[in-house]
Amino acid sequence: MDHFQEVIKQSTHHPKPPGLVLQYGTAGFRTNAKHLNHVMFRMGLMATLRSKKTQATIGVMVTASHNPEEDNGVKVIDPMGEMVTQTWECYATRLANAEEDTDLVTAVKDIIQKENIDMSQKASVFVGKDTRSSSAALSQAVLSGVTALGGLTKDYGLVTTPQLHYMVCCQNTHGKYGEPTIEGYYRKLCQAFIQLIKNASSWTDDQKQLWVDGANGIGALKLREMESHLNNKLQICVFNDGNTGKLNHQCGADFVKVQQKPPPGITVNPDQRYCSFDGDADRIVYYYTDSKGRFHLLDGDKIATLISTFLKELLTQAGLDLNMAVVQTAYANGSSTVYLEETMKLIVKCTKTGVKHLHHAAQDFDIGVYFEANGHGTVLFSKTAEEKIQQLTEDLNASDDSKKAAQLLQNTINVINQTVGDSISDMLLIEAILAIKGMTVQQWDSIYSDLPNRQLKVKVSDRRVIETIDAERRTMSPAGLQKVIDNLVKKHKQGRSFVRPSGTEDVVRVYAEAETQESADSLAHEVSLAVY
Ligand code: NG1
Ligand code: ZN
Repeated sequence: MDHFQEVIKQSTHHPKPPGLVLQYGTAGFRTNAKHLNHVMFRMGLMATLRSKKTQATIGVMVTASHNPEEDNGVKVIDPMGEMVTQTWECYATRLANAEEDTDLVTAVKDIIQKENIDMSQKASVFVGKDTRSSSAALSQAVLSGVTALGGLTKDYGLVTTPQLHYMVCCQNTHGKYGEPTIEGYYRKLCQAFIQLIKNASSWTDDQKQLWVDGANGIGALKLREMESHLNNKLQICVFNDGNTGKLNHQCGADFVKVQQKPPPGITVNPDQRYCSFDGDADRIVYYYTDSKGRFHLLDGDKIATLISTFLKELLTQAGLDLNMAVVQTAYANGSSTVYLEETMKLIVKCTKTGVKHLHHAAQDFDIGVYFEANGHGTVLFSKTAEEKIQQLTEDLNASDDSKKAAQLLQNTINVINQTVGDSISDMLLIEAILAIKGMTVQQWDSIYSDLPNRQLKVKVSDRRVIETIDAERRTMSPAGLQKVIDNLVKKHKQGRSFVRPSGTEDVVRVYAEAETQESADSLAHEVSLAVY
């Protein structure tokens, strides 16, 4: 039986709900899990084609990240561990929406023809899933899709999204990036962390303690697995570990960031550090309460500031001439941008929302630190940067000081997951920086003060009528909307606001910041009325 007959045969087990139209959005497909079985099968097909085309291993992750438990989704991972390229996103949408079997085969054949794919090539696809109850059956559907087109599969089972990105990259770089196993991942990250903090000013047992909200998801599970690799250098206390609570419900990074409050049910003690992961452990935010009981959030912007400050100091100490930039989106707090540009004198770039855009922009620099305000981000080191740092660690003529800095940079490279934002890896780097600098979470927070801000969601009949320009900071349509927003913004001191259609939910997002919380709240409210 040829491949196409097999596709038709297997596809009958993964029928498409007639008329259902989905789009590969900011982070792949995402909707209620009951509508996704056919999409998963088809993404298995697509990943196999992509693997044949690139002659490399491709990843497929079944997750809906911070969405509610009843949703699910899928993201396709390219050979170096990055998100699949834009052209293939269009193929994904076409495949997902093909109505009957013949249309599906036509869609597959179109891709083969357009991409000039040699179907005799071998294919290999890595598959992973989060802890959602729907994920097991959906990842089986992905595996069936791969097999239908003759591809080989490796099922990693329960993994975080960044772990699967890591495995794909390790596999395709033939172990240069690390070993493509979960154990290999823990070993690499934890050894780098232990090396980083080797000479850190000694932490008391209290300071070694970090409270982690696992969003009742995969992150909690994986932290427990990693624990033994940390040699008690960090004491991780996990709450919202999935034993009783529901995934992403009143917990997790998105809840904490958007609600600007800690997850209910835990007492946030002053002087302790807390962080929250999201449902697939690719985002992280930190927080604490002060002695007056006031909640303080350290989001992706504060994380980017901490990391870029640390790296800039090391580059100076090492005497290395490498360019560095911080990449943000329109959601970055205005204060962070001003601080990074004016005080730190760093290059700051703004891109559209969605990690793939930030990742791409960060690749233009020797060192690119990128973070979305919601805590999704990482650091990219160019090949030149990695080589120069490596050479300096081995340079017999270099001063002790610069060698020490180079060694710290080298360990930073090893602790960070360069393929994508990673809660676990980011957490280890942040913890190491705080330990090395002997810095408390309060001191970190006081680097700059956030402008009060508010994010709202507005339900509209068709969110796609809103078109944006200038990295989503302005609207182009509907006509006149931007003028209305401009006039509203003018009424608020230090006001800034923008709207954009979400790529993961059927809503328009409204963001506003201003001098006071009251002012930010009313600006957000006024703008949402203008959108509605
Ligand atoms: P959308 O729904 O397009 O705003 C959200 C986040 C993105 C990104 C994706 C993927 C905000 C405002 N938006 O996208 O930053 O993380 O989800 O998870 O946080
Ligand atoms: Zn996520």
